[in-house]
Amino acid sequence: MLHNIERILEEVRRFSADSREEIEQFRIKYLGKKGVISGLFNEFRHVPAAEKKITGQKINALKQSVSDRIDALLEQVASEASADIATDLTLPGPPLQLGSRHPISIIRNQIIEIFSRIGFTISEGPEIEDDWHVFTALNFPPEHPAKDMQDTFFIDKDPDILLRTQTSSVQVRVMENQPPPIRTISPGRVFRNEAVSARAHCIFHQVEGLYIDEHVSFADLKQTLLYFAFEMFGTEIGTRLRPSYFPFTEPSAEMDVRCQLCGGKGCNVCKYTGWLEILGCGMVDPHVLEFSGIDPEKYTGYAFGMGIERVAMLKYQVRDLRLYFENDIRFLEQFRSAY
Ligand code: 2NL
Repeated sequence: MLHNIERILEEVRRFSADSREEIEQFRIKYLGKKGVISGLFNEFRHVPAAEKKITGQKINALKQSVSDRIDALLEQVASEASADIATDLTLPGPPLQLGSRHPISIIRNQIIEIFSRIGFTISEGPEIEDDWHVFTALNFPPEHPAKDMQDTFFIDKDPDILLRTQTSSVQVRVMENQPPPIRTISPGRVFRNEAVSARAHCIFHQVEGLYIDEHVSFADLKQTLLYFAFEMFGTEIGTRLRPSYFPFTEPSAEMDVRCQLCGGKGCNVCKYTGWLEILGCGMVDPHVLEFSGIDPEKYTGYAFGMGIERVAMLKYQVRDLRLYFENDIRFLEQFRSAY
């Protein structure tokens, strides 16, 4: 019997296989109910008492060898399979998960495209600014509350270095560096020291527009904004202008569009007015022109500013601003667009 066990052990050691099926056959042959090992245990009864101990040990060792061999062969087959894939350079690559553009980028690009069509250029400038370009040149009085630490992020407590709160600072730089006619928009990030909520964020995106030339009038402003609203929201959208106030424009106004969420009937988003504000605008204050070296006797201009998040909210009916900043894939992948 011991001799027989040695012979079987040799057989097991020499066995090799190329597939899982062969290994399974091997397992059944040795470890199956009517397999070789179980046959040996049956014969064990007839083994003389003196040899029982050593024979039992040998059978158990054989059983272990069969299990080890099966494990080794399975591992070998698996690694050969993956090596095959890795080395076959003719196979097509794994499919790439295509991303989609961020909704804020989509809307920004649409706004840029709409104003580019009527001759506006794009200007960009620094996010870290000085007091002059953000406040003083825009006719903010020295004690204006917008300059408060509660509203503006100052860097290193230096009152002259701050994060821009609006992209008009870019337009001040354009006016300082280029004679009229000026017709430009400035998209970009702006920063305000506000607690983050569904309706407010400390970082958001703006597009401001500026047009300066001889004989620019409020009628030009009105028609340009109407063109923008029709291109952005469709000609069925209702619009209205309301008088307003900004330190840098006079007269100033705000443009509302009909609330898209309730169709103008009134809901909690439009606070039951049926209207949503989308931008602020006005005729550039003569002081602002003068501060940047433009003759207010010769030139007039209009300006406007809008929040991209707000336009995106209206277009996509997303009511919580925070979704635009969290970059949750489940939110982002809903926006598939040509832009
Ligand atoms: C708003 C209001 C506005 C401007 C921005 C501007 C720029 C220059 C001169 C005068 Cl260089 N004005 N920009 C004018 C009126 C309103 O933004 O609510 N933005 C989100």
